[in-house]
Amino acid sequence: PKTKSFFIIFLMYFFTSNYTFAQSIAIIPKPVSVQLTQEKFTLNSSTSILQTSASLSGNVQFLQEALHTLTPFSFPITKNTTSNFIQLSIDADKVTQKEGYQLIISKNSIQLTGHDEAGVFYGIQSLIQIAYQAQNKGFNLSGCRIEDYPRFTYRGLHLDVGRNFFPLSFLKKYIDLLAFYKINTFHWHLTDDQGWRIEIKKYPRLQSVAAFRYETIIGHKKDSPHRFDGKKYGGFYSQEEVKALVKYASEKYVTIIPEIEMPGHAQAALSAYPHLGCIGGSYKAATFWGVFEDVFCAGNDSTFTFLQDVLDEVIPLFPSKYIHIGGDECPKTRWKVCPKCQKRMKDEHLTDEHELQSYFIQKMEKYLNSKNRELIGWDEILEGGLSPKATVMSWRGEAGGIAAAKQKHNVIMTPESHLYLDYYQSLHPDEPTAAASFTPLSKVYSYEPFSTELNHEDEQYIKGVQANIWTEYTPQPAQVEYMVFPRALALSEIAWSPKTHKNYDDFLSRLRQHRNILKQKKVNFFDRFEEITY
Ligand code: TNX
Repeated sequence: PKTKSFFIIFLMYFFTSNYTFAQSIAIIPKPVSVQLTQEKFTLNSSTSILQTSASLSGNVQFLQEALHTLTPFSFPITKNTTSNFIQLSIDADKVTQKEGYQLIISKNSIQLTGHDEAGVFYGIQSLIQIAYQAQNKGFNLSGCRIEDYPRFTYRGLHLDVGRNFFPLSFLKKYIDLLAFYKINTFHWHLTDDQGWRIEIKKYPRLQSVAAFRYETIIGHKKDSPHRFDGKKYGGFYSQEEVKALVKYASEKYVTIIPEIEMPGHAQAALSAYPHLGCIGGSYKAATFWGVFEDVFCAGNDSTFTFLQDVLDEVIPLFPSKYIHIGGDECPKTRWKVCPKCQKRMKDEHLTDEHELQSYFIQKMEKYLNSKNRELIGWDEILEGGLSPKATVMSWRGEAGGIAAAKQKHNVIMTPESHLYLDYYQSLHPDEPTAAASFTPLSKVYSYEPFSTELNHEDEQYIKGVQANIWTEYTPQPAQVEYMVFPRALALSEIAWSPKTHKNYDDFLSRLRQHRNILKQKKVNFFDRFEEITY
């Protein structure tokens, strides 16, 4: 009887699991609406891709390559066929929301319609996710009708390449993963105290000096990932490489926002051009982490000349409407005792050093606006008065974002309490050293960008959300992947899916299906996410 009941349990399991498998699709971020049907579409050697408009050739190629990688089939592109095809088209009347798409998988065809090219691309990503899940089922795709579009226009993920330098091959993989999860913005933190990473031709010492540090970084723990070898460490991206990455990202509908830090986090720049600091003397790229007192001198006109020259070279490389100028963590100790800064304050009738910082940022904003770009900065730019059109990235909690929205400024919510991926995701003693806070997957998932302190009108200024990964403790790409995945998938769902769809258990059940996908994409993700709840 025991064996018999086991057998019955096995049969029940077999049928139910098979049933659920056939009838569910695990798309992340969760689409606005998914209706399953009893039909199925089988990908096979005669499935073709039907292209109806020339503007979709990039998308058609992308789909063809992705499906070809995943299956043994080649997916020829045709202009007319009547069955067994995947059709891509754009129809802004049928799909009314920007970046939106409709995906209908039926017996004889797959019809994907986008509001725009980006919409088609996101529909392709959903289709590929479905195809991954049909890998062990003879590529029988569940019949369905999906309607989908994003909640926020800005869906961002950041990477700090200042603290540690990362190869372009990794940045490409990172961008692919962003795109796969419908994240459309890559915030590239390019300069910091420990290194300047973008080529500026007018200032060659940024390449020869500021891009490198010579001493080792001391970690917190014996198992610290940091080097203790005393060798020269660093690197930078040439303008040609930057251009190529921007192009690569744009083909995946990812906008790259460059960040050039000012007035703080500038020690590496000062090491190359000491006259830009208040005390003018022996600066070195930092060899440990933290906030440093030597910053760009706000009383020195050459500081502004330098930064405008830098922006003159940065702007043409990045089509992004936003340019990030940092603005965070700028100690005012030097400015307080610097005669030039004090004179500037007197001349400009500024009452304190916060106002001096605000003067600094406003000057940069004017410059960016004159070049048709918009300034974005960390929430410290509120102190001493926000410059007229600035967008605020709220990182020290939500307060800055709330204040900015109430002043009718655009806001990106990226509170460290929920969206910092350099914090621990588990408290297990074996976890590698991380920044000292705890942000498990469930906590990231629980984040709601519309604070209850915002009224309906204020909410319109919240353009989106972003998660950040500072790399003090993660010098290797695999370590970054470990911190970012799967938490970035929670971010993607906050940014894309309707608020009403939020359900952590449902997210987890879909995430389980994505383990296999992440493995195939060779992502070194944190796999024990189910053990941790907040
Ligand atoms: C604060 S977040 C910083 C970074 C550090 C990070 C460490 C922000 C705008 N500034 O410079 O890397 O904390 O978590």
